[in-house]
Amino acid sequence: MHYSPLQKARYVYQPKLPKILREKIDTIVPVFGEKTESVTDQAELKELFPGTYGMPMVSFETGENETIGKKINIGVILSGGQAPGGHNVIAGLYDAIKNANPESKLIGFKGGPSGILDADTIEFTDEYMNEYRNTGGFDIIGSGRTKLESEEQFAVCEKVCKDLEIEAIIIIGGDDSNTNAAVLAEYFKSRDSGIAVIGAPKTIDGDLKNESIEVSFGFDTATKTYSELIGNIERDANSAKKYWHFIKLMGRSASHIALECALQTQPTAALISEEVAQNKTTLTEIVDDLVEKIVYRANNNENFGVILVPEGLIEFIPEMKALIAELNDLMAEHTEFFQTLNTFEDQSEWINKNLSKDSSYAFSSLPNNIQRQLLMDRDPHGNVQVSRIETEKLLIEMVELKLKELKAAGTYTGSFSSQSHFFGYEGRCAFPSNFDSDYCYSLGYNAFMLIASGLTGYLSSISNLSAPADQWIAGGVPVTMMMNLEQRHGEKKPVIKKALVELDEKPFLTFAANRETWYKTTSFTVPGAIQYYGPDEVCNQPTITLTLEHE
Ligand code: FBP
Repeated sequence: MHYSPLQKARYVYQPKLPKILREKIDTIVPVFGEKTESVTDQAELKELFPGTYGMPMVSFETGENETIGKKINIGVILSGGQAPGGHNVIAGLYDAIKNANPESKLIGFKGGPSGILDADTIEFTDEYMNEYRNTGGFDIIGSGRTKLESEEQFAVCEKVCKDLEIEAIIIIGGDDSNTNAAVLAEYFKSRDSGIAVIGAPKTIDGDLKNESIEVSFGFDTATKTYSELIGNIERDANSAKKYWHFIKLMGRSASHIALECALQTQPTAALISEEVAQNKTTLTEIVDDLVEKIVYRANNNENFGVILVPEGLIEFIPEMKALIAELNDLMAEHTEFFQTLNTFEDQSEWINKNLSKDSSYAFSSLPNNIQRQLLMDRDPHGNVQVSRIETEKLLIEMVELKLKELKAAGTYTGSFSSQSHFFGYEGRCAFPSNFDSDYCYSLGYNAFMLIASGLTGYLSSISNLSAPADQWIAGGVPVTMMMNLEQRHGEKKPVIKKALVELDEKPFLTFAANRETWYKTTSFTVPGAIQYYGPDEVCNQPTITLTLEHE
């Protein structure tokens, strides 16, 4: 294997831990706070999680810990989309386990949650672990999107853990995976099986956050990577002055990534799905607004710009949201029949016949390629795979049509040439920034501390993240505290509440206060590549979102 100079340098980087976790491991003890309640639906959730509901918040302080050195086997799973820093969660976990007792073992389940069902495992050694420290990706054990949710699957998990003498599982995942982790924790607890389940908050999308989880890991590196690329494109646009770049950015649902990248790069325009939903903005209105900006700039002889489009946008546009919901239901109810329709023409004819009048109109008004993308397979959670819908191209097509009309009417004299981009996979496996390297290592180390404290059904939590790492606070949050009941596939289900962009909070307000200037006067900012070495202000700054949230 060939290692790049940066990879070699990163191997020896020692991630920072919160002050308390740097103490000798047998001098750290848990401190329990107040009992907790779920966000809403307290009575129902209490009934659904009799063993794990209402547990207290946990933090750590110094004291004598006599039990931490007990020999233990722990399993770890990477679940869902890749996010920079996953390897360091495992590294932190591994180091804590071995610090407490070198005889204890860390076992990785390969390929995501299916690894536990198939008992497909690998035991970590120093040599193996060292190959992956401070690197991006999830290739250390692989990831997957299999859902662990049925009693049959839980029974298999229990058996596999018993066979391997595993007493705790760490699930590194997003809101859905951690919801399932909480259900699994409750299952084990109800059976007294002696297996703990602890989660670590992962997703580049940044939508697994709340009062106790300030950010999910990977968001920092991914947004910095996309912002580097956007900044480079902005400089290209400003040099050539001939293209409008439409850039779609990942983020299945929430627009945190688009918002953070907008704050970092000051583009000509950025759409924020949550605002579109609140204002019930239609697709035509979105296009009209973009066209207005393009015409304004054309009048100043500036036939170029950069527009950021969040990946999830389509599902937040009211008529599209209704259409997608109807499509999801139709395709779920008639899965088998739908699979017998072999051509797109047959599929769309059947769909059109079965949709409501409004949705059928919305579907028919879309270009063919977008219709096809809306009919593609759902993910295992029953969701449309928005990363495969080319919203940026849809917007370009509609903007072009509108500009043609204006040109014919003599109200637009500019020129419009476009380029489309989609940044998603480019950022998910980057070398983690110093922030994510430190944060993830701390999350993993801390996850072991929660296990060693005899806890289950908790999410590893490191907070006070806008301060330097030694002031970070290590602790645990009961997963049930973050839950509410939501309608999923026609049923009320307990789920971790997804954090969308809040329109009355500082990150959005800062963007909203500046966006008019950004389109009227080219204000591009070029952040450059993530720096791993150098002065603090260059290589150790958290995201603008996190900083503003802490002001
Ligand atoms: P997670 O929520 O699992 O972290 O995944 C997030 C994400 O990167 C989204 O931004 C994107 O829509 C999706 O994964 C893409 O999924 P896939 O990797 O299966 O194409």
